[in-house]
Amino acid sequence: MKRVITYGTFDLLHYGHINLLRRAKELGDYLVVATSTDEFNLDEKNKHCYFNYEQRKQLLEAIRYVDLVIPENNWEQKIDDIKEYHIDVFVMGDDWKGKFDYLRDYGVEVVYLPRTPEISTTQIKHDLEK
Ligand code: C2G
Repeated sequence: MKRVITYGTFDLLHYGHINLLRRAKELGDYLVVATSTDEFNLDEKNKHCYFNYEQRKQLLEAIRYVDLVIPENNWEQKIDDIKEYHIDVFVMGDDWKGKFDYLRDYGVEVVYLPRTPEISTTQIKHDLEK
């Protein structure tokens, strides 16, 4: 049982997120998704989400590639998560390339996947404002 983890806000869920989650699941058998709490988004990521944590969690749990959704409360929890959930592979979009290489020291494979071009939550909000 190869276990994969990925992190994100996943607000206004779109096909770019789905592409990431599908490819992450293809790297193993079980996918854990840590989604940022509202406090973490506001305090640390300066993100004002349209959907709150519970709503974003519910959306993610409905995705066939996702096996478990947990809260992301801070930047530091990744090492603990890797241990607690027996993770083999850590996956992020390549906008994070290089940022989490240190996790290799904890026995996980670190994989950065190409982002889906031209779609983003910011772009969606911008287009809707027009
Ligand atoms: N993503 C993607 N293609 C897009 C948009 C997003 O592949 N067009 C990926 C991102 O690279 C990320 C995931 O989808 O891996 C979630 O994106 P965000 O919700 O923007 O996540 P982010 O705010 O980058 O949070 O500790 C890590 C952070 O929680 C990551």
